[in-house]
Amino acid sequence: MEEQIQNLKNQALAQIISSETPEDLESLRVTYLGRNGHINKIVEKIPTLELQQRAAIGRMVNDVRVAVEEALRSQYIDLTTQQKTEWFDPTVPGIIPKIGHLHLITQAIEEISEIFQRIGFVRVRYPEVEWDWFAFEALNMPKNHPARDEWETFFVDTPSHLRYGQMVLTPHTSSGQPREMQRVKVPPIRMINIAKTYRRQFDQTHAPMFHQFEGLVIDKGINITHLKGTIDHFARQFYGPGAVSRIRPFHFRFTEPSFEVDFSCVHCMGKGCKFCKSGWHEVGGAGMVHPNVLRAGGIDPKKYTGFAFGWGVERTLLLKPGVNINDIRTLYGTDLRYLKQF
Ligand code: FA5
Repeated sequence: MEEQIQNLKNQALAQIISSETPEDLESLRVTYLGRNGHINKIVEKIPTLELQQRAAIGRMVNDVRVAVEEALRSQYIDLTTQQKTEWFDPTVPGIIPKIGHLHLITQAIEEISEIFQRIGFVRVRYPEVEWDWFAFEALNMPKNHPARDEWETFFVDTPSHLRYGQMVLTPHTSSGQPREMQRVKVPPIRMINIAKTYRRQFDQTHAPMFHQFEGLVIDKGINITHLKGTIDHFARQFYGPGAVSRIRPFHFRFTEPSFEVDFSCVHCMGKGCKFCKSGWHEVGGAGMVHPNVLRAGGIDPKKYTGFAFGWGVERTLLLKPGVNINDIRTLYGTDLRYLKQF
C-alpha cells in the first residue's frame, strides 16, 4: 500500500511538471484531487486496513494531497507568468514617464512673492470667500455706493452677518488690507497678499477667476516716492533691468491720491510697437491708503500713512516675453501643447 501511494505521488508530480496549459492542470487536479480521484480512492480504503496501519497510511495520503496541491499551484503560476513574459521584447524602447511641472501662473506667483519678500514684505493669505465689510465697506465704499459696481461681484446666497454683511467671492485682494491692519494692529506693515479673485467677467482680457497681488506698506512717514520706488523695483526684477513703470492719476475710493500703474513694454521699452500700441501696459491700481481705510483697520491716520497697490497676476505675467497669447483664458485651458512650454 505504501509503495502504491509513493508511486501515485511520483506519477502525479511528473505529470503536473510536464503539463503545458492551465486546462491540463485543471484536468490533473480532477484526476488526483477530485471526488472520484485517485487520492480519494485510497482514502476510501483506509477503514478496511488493520487498525495499526490506518494512522500511518492516513498521514501518507495527506502528505501526497498537500504535495499535489502545492505542485498544481506553482505550475499554474509558472504557466501563467510564462505566457505573459513570453511576448516581452527587451529591445522595444521604454515609455518615458510624463513629468509635470508647476503651472505658469503658480511659477509667476512664486517669482512675485520672492521679489517682494527680498525687500521685507511678508506673504499673507486671506479668505477667498469674504464678507462685504472687508471687500467694500472698510475700503470706504458704503452700502449702495456706485463705486462698488466696478467689482462685478458674485454674492453668496447665505444669511448676512450682523456686522460684516453679505458673503461674497473676494472680488479683489484689497480686502486683505483691513484684515492685515487688524492682524498686525501696530505698524509697520509690509504685506504681500496673493490670492484668487472672482468677478462676473468673461472675455479675451477678463476671466471670472483670476489672481491678484496686493502690496500694503504702512509706517510713519510713508509717501508716494516709496510707492514709486517699490513699483520700479518690481518692474526691473520681473521684466529685466531696462523695465520702468509709470503712474497715472486715477480714482479709487480706498486710496487718495490714486493711480493706475503701467509697465513699459518689454519689446520696445516704451517706444510703441505691435505688442503694446503706446509703449505701455496697464497692470492695476495703486495709491496712498485713504484715512478712512486706516481708521477701519484700527490705525490712527494722524500717526501713520501708507501706500497700497493691487495688480493682476495674469496681466503682469502676459507682458513677459515668450508668454505670447492674446486671450487670457488660454492660461486656464488644459492644452498641454501650450502649457508644457513653460
Ligand atoms: C482693483 O482691484 C484694486 N483693488 C487695485 C488697487 C489696490 C488699487 C490697491 C489701489 C490700491 P482693478 O479693478 O483695476 O483694481 O483691478 C486690478 C487689476 O486686476 C487689473 O488692472 C487687471 O490687471 C486685473 N483684473 C481685474 N479684473 C480682471 C479679470 N476679470 N481677469 C483678469 N484680470 C483682472
